[in-house]
Amino acid sequence: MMKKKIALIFGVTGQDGSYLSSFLIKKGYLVHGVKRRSSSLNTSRIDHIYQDPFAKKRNFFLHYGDVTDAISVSTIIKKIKPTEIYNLAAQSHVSVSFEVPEYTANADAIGALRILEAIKFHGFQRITKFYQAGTSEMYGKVKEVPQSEKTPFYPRSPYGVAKVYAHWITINYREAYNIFACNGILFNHESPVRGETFVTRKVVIGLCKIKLKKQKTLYLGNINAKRDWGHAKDYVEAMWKMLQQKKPSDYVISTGKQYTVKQFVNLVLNELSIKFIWKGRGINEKCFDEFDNCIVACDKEYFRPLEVDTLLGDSRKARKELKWKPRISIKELVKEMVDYDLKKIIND
Ligand code: NAP
Ligand code: F7E
Repeated sequence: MMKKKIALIFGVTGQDGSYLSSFLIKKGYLVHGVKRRSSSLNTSRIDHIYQDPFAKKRNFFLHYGDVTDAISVSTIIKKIKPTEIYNLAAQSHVSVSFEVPEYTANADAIGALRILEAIKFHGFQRITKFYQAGTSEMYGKVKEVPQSEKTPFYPRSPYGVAKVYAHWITINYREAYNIFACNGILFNHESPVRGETFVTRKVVIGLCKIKLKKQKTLYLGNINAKRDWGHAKDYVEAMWKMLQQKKPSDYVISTGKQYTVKQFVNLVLNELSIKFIWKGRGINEKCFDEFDNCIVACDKEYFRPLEVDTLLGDSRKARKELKWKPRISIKELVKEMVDYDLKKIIND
């Protein structure tokens, strides 16, 4: 009988952690996830796959740990002896990283080092493959359009800078110790369980509430920023595919299509059948409904000390080598997010 593959996911309670867990369980893996202790429940995204610790046949297990705590990281890795580790744990909010830069560096940069060092320390180089959740934010003030694996980095936030360290330390451990370690350079990906303060989810929740007459106006920051948005479900498959290759490498994962935040708002308004018109310019640009109510406006509060104006990915390497491509279009993504939040708000 073939031995079961064992995955260990740091950041299992996040958006990608929940999609990746479901994906790996379907593939027949034993999935172990690391969650942080918090004063209120933080497992809502994985409740559907949670299994009672006393159940006989389990394939999903949770452990307390934190990537800022080297001993917990090392102890869990030693105990589980995973065949694949996915490092998704991060303080992942770009704007928040300007407020808590040191913690962001500790979790997002040194967190990756702690995991790699534990793999090496326990002598698991031949047993354990490693995936690092890299990001298009490393391109920041972009040096070329579109961005590929060869594009130089120019991060524009403490988050982006921390992720550049994690990227290079992953390559360093691959080259120095022969660890099968891959960097995914993933462009923005969203879903109905996206954190509520990221712009896509914030827009969907705000406009659904406006549709249901539970909110008057949605306040946003820079609506001219351009992003390459995909669906998290497609992107976790790419993470797994990277670890199934013969040789470890780094891959850009993106759709190759770009929209402004304003265009994303328009897609959501259309999905909700709200008639609208934009008036004004710059920070005074506002969106009105057919009764002349202001439904979207900009507020300085949501601007960042530095902005990443434009991101557009070139994922040809992943398409060729991983035989990966995004399946879910932005229209389908918007429909799924709107359906989910409309239902949720009505039932709350
Ligand atoms: P997310 O929803 O914010 O999830 C982050 C996860 O990390 C959560 O489970 C969180 O736990 C956990 N975490 C935070 N600090 C931790 C710590 N000190 N120790 C252990 N766990 C910790 O992020 P996501 O959208 O799923 O993204 C997954 C990863 O991909 C992140 O590393 C992110 O930076 C990166 N990424 C995301 C995107 C994107 O567009 N979504 C694109 C590129 C890269 P709690 O639930 O307790 O907070
Ligand atoms: O912002 C603009 C904002 O916070 C997108 C993370 O998953 O993807 C994410 O980072 C754009 C920015 O995502 C609001 O200024 C306008 O230009 O949804 P976001 P992000 O910063 O791109 C990357 C790939 C990651 O790796 C990160 O972990 O939208 N924007 N108005 C706004 N953004 C927010 N959050 N809120 C607003 O009101």
